[in-house]
Amino acid sequence: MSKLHKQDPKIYKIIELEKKRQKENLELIPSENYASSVVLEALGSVLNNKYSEGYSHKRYYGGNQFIDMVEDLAIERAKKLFKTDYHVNVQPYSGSPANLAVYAALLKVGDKALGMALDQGGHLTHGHQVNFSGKFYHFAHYGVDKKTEKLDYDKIAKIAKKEKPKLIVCGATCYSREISFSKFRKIADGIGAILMADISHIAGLIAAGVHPTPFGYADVVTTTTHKTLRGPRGAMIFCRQQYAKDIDRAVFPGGQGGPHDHQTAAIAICLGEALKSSFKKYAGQIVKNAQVLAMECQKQGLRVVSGGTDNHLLLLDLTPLKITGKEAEILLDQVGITVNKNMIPYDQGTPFNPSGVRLGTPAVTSRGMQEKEMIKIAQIIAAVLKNSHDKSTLKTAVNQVKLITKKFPVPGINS
Ligand code: DSN
Repeated sequence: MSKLHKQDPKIYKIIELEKKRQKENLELIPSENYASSVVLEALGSVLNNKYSEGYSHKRYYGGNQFIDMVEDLAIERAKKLFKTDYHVNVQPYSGSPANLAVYAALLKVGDKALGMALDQGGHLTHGHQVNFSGKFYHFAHYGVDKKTEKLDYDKIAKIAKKEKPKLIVCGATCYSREISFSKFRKIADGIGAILMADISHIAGLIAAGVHPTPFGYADVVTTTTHKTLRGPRGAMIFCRQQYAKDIDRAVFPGGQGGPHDHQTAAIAICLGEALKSSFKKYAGQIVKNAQVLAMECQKQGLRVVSGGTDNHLLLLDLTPLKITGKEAEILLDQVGITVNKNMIPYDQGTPFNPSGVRLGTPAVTSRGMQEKEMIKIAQIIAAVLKNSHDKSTLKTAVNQVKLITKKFPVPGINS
């Protein structure tokens, strides 16, 4: 019996239930993944016990000689993985505080910025009105072209010229096409703006060379570490040296206190894992899987926004099926497929009741699933969404999901 089981059976049971859910469900939320058991081991280590405000070799507390080694290693590996000499800060607690720190460092309250609208695929922290970014800064927004459902760089350049933002944010949480950082650079140069790339979703793909890199184009790059990078919850900020001092100060003491050293160690581990040649193969397979999933969904009569994908995710428009994203999320959950409802570009619905669902392949690819399984999964999804009132379709889908998940154990969950 584990110590946790003995001391706190209630929490133990909840963790076991979640473990079972993660093993038995097909996890298709594009921002989720399975961290390795080694990453989880570091998260549960004694590094949790230490305070180390400040930065490596310049701390406000004693006893940080080993913590410094952890942070140095994380920084060294981050530079190696992304082949960059940018300054790196590995302390942000997660993606939102990382983005906040960049804005706090480079903008004054009320300054103009430009980002992708949330309902077009951007992120809350890219200037949405309910978020600190939209409250403290004056964000203008760009979206995708109504017809192609892809970024229209000429249009973004026009918006940039009109709005004259001090900072342009590129990057998305629901955009399935390649992002041209070189085109964004040109747009930023055209108006003398700073360019920030939030690569949280595609960081693993960039590290593996299956998506173009923002390094050399963007002045600042932020990323979380738990999505395609497959590490712990956490984030990193990379920047050109001229912004380093201000960004470091904005992270600590500007926005945060002591860094989460157990998290930093786990980030170093995941970066080490991503440096292995097997990670390149993994990232390549994520994209292949997403493309096959998108193709088969289309073959089954589902509408994929922008007609396909270049990365790890795809967005289904459910309006032709006359069901909402919320209904689809619930239906698929009933058969053991976890997805999230999502706005589609120019959605007539609301964020809580949107017209789409977002599907992604990072987690199922971590389980070792390949094209064959993607075809099957697309067929199950299409059958469920097209026959939502047919009990026998749902029952068959439950069994089909069980068959697939049994064959592919979850890494990091051994029992
Ligand atoms: N929640 C993340 C996502 O699902 O994309 C973004 O913060």
